[in-house]
Amino acid sequence: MNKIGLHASVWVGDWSADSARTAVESTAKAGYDLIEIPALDPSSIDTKLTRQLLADNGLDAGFSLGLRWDADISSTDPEVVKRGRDLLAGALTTTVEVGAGYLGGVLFSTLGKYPAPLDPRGRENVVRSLASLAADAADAGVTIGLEVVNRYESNVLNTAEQAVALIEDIGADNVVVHLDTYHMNIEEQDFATPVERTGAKLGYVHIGESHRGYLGTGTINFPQLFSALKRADYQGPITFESFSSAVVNPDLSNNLAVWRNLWSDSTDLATHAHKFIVDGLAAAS
Ligand code: FUD
Repeated sequence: MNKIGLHASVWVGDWSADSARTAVESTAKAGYDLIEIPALDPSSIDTKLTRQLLADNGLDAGFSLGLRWDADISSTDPEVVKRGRDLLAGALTTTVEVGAGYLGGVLFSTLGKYPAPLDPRGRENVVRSLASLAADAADAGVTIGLEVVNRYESNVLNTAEQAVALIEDIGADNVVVHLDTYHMNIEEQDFATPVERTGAKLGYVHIGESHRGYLGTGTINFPQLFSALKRADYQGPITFESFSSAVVNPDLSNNLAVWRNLWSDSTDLATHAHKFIVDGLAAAS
């Protein structure tokens, strides 16, 4: 059975004690199994409190982040690479302390628009850094997910095929491909082929609409995706992700170009998305 997850940005833009409580309680109340918590600044997360809130509400958690221009493992500058590795190590520590089993996102580069293609030496730094992160994560029982994003948010992984190739080069069993329908809509030929090509390496799925608002009101072919997941017997998490200027995350919103108000009622959005995913999976042939 797939766990159905929700990205915390549907509720809150930070992880203060009040925000953490609101996000975890609201996610559980809306019927979800898992909350994805952004960890762009891992030091801002009170791991003890978060662990307690998750236990009190019977929720699983995963963490996600993108790197920064000054802390980027795809750089050719050793200092910048080192800061990127330190940021990833901090995010892994947070993941472990909270007792979560998943750390994913744009772990391989800055979350932003690059001015040039990836330098081959930068790719070597990505492979080396992620192999080391994966080894530490394996010791702690954590899965590392590489999220394939569109060309305006990274120059390292824009297609599922590139992610499979990178994972082969990393050579660790606990590294999986993380697909996201919003990004697939921009870069892939359809919503089935990437799932087929990724095969058993698919470990996490983000469900997002083409404008990142209400599911079913954009151009994503969800029936095609759900059928492909069913054919692949995909059993991993399926997490709804949506962004609106109604909730501002200082580390994330500007990088993702969240300029518009696509919704303002988080509860209605979350409840609608949960039903949309459950119904879509049930109807998949
Ligand atoms: C970015 C994206 C997100 C991001 C995550 C960070 O476009 O799709 O999944 O990596 O939100 O928490």
